[in-house]
Amino acid sequence: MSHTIVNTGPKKAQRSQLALPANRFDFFEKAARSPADAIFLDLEDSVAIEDKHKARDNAVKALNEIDWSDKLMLVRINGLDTQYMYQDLIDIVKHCPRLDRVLIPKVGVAADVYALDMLVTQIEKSIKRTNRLGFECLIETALGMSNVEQIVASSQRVEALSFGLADYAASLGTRTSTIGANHPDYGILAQEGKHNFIEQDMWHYAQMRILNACKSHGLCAIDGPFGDFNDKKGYRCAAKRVAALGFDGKWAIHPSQIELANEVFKPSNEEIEKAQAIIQAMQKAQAKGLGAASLDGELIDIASIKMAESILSKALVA
Ligand code: 1VU
Ligand code: MG
Repeated sequence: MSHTIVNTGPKKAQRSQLALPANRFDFFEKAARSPADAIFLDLEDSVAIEDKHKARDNAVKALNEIDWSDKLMLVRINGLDTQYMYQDLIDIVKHCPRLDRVLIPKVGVAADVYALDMLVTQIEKSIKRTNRLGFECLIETALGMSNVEQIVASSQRVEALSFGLADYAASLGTRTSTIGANHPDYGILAQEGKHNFIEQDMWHYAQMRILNACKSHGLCAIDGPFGDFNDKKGYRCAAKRVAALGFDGKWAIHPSQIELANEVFKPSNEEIEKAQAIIQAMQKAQAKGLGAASLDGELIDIASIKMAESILSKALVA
């Protein structure tokens, strides 16, 4: 259906999404007490093959026994191409009423989501689960990126997409081995001054495509990992770039990245004050029968109200 709904902000804050390897029981309490808005217990790539069963059992136990307060709780299951995925799904859906979402890695086509939806629906019915599980799809392959518009429309359960920068780089053959980082060769020589090299943003197309797909269906857009957890400046820069575009949050692979994400994805006081001033000025203009006005030398009109409301809705959930 064609529509022009603009308010696509998250219903619950998801500024920081902490990755928690499910075989690292020693991390769990610290994660639960952390200020992360969301946490995913990972059964996939941070867990060695020999630990797969233990990690699954840990995840079930942790979701039932640890107090995660009001955090958004996810489990990243193993891929659809593995022998672990079906049992991951059965155990976590059957035994974890606290679970909010399943994080599905390497979604390539809409039918991947359909298959999981069918399984989850059956399990939910069989146990009479009342709180319906959501899905967050990881777009991290060239195939998934090619089909991202179909993936966001594939199931009512899809609530968010995450961008998996590491697997995506591998899938494209990108020559970088630092997770989430730019490659220093990716740039241009500026015409003015001839040999001035300007580094460029190599993830822009992928991030913009994911964001657009998400917002066309009212989903949250979450940016993926930044591997160098000692580089706070680098993390902040990567997070600010996607926050400015409209992303709702970013993964934290280490506790030191959580507060950075929470700060960056909450609109600043200046942004909030400007948004409020726009709404007040437009209310005055509309009371006089005007659809456009000027505020501090800038044009504002009805679209400005929507822009301001979008910023304020992010501030409200944060
Ligand atoms: O100070 P304490 O001893 O109490 O705690 C340590 C450590 O236990 C804790 N910590 C964590 N707590 C919760 N969640 C975490 N993810 C986490 N990581 C560490 O923080 C304190 C300081 O830790 P550290 O600086 O000594 O860090 P370590 O050397 O112990 O661990 C570093 C790594 C990177 C191995 C660890 O942070 C980690 O396993 N991160 C998550 C990895 C992951 O989930 N990967 C999958 C998602 S990314 C992806 O799929 C694409 C690449
Ligand atoms: Mg991955």
